[in-house]
Amino acid sequence: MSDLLVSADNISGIKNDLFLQALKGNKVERPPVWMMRQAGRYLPEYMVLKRKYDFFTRVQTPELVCEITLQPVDIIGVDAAILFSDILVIPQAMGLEVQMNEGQGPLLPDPIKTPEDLQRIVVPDVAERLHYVMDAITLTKKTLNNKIPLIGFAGAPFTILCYIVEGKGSKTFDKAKAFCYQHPIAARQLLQMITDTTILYLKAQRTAGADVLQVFDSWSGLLSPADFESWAQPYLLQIQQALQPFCPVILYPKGSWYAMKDLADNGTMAMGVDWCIKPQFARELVGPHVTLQGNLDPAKLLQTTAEIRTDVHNMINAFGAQRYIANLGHGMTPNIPVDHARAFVDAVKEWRG
Ligand code: 1CP
Repeated sequence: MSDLLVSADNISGIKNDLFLQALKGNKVERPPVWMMRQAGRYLPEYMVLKRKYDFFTRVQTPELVCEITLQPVDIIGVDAAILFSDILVIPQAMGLEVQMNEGQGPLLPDPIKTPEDLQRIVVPDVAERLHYVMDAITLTKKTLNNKIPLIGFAGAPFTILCYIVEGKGSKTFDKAKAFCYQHPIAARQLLQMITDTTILYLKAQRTAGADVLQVFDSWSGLLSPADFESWAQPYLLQIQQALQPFCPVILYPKGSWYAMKDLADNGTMAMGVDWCIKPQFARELVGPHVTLQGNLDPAKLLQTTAEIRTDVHNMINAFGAQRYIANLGHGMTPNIPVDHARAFVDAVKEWRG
């Protein structure tokens, strides 16, 4: 590891703190890099564990979480680790059954369909219901031995509502949106319960050792700008305001480029962006003080490694190397060759301004 990566005001004690410095807006020699869904099905080492243990055994066993979290650190050489877990541990902790069926994705067999159904869920004691996550963070931090920072995460309230009401993945989440529009009082009650749970959960992750927290609003882009303002933004901002005093928070409202200015004006310090927005326009929207993260289309990792390298260098040049974290615009897909993931990371490391 180059000594240059340790900047003068390294107060975190983390050896490669590029990611933390970029979040703070301090000058870096190159942007840090990690990839959404970097721990997962494109890695043969992950598939070995997937064949042996079912999904929730992997998620609930700290030793397995630690091993899976560190796989891309060792194999791909990213500048930040993200805890292996899932956003759906929150509906589970709130009292709903969540199944993860091979090839079908998540299934909640008994979703929230009516306002009366809210009586079936609670704001849980997260220390008790989700202790395995905090145990996994403690073990992972210890094993990382301050090599790079660890990212904790949760789903944003609107995205969690999507699964709680729809009961499964969807391209449109029309049932979930209809619940908001037909039962606005109950929907707000549900969003507030998810928000309260998420704040407790992320505070516990921070206390256990997470260095940075990311909030995934994977489905917020299904909302119109006015509906984002009504159904997503207030809850995202509550989480941001509760956590940002304690550590950097990255909001990732996928597809909601129209909300970026408003989020920045409301104090969001870091935002993830997908590939549907030009880097220069994203920067114009948020101004000079927000750290941007993104935004290569993961499908572009199926190109040749030479093409990936060119795309990565163009991406960095377009965003600028400061207040910027190189990443994909959404998660890695299982069909991406490991060498191509490594080419993405290496291209960032090779970039020279
Ligand atoms: O057995 C398996 O390998 C199943 C695949 C899988 C994996 C690897 C699922 C099921 N979850 C995960 C891990 C995961 N999920 C991580 C940690 C890994 C990493 O990032 O390196 C994270 C951050 C998530 C977050 C997550 N889960 C999101 C938000 C991010 C995003 O991609 O938008 C969402 C929407 C989910 C739900 C979910 N969990 C799993 C699947 C297949 C899905 C998506 C289902 C759908 O399309 O609705």
